[in-house]
Amino acid sequence: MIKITILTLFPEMFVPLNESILKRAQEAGLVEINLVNFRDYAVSKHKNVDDIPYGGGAGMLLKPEPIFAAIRDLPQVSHHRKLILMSPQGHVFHQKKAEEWSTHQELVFMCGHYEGFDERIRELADEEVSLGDYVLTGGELAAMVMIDAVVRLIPGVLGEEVSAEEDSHSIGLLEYPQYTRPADFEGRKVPEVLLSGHHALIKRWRRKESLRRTFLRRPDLIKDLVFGLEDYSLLEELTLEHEEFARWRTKWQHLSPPPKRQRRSSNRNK
Ligand code: 4G3
Repeated sequence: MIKITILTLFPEMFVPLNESILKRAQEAGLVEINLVNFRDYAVSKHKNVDDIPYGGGAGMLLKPEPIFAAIRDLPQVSHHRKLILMSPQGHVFHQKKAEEWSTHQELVFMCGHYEGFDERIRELADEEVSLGDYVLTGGELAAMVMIDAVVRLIPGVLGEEVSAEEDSHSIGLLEYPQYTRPADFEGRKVPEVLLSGHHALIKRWRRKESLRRTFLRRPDLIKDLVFGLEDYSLLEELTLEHEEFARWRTKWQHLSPPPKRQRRSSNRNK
């Protein structure tokens, strides 16, 4: 059981987490999602949670007191708790981070609105994380995306048949093209090899197409790829099909099979 606590001024935004797979995960007791409106911890009689910045400037900032009070009031259920601040100034979230978080007992997501947080709020956070290089009206949508990415990795959340380990982003390659029936849709045919029943050839074709897609669409992923011996011939074939792949050749040249050795004759050789 993993406990997820969300600190937000807009708890109603989290309704979508009670649908579909996330709903099932909660009903099965695999995850508990707990919403805290930190306006309930506002100190002033007007329940202010934001104020103008010292030094001037546009916009409002979240005040420290309500967020500190809300965090201090959380039941200390686990020592394995991680506090995460949603902000465009954070490190960009990725699959590896989702995998790491899915091993924690409790995750607390702090969602801000307005123009940002009073700087002293940052000291509460174990991590400051961003969904990507864009600004949202609040951290809620970013938190929901990250929660979805984490919860589906909890064992038992996805059906037995689907394994999250095989997800393309865990292995650093994009997914290969997939097809279902019909084998011929208005003249667009499913690649022959997939109908062949030849498992080794299908595996090779899929690996090649994953590599092709990654090189063509996400060259930024190539630097982290580790190629295996079996990739050498695929990469050489792809280089013939796309001459622009040749610029990455240094990444797989070391995999080239050794040149055929001349049979050693008894009196040659030093
Ligand atoms: C803190 C997160 C919060 C500072 C939050 C704005 C984008 C993301 C906010 C701040 C957010 C993101 C609220 N926008 N990319 N807006 O994860 O400047």
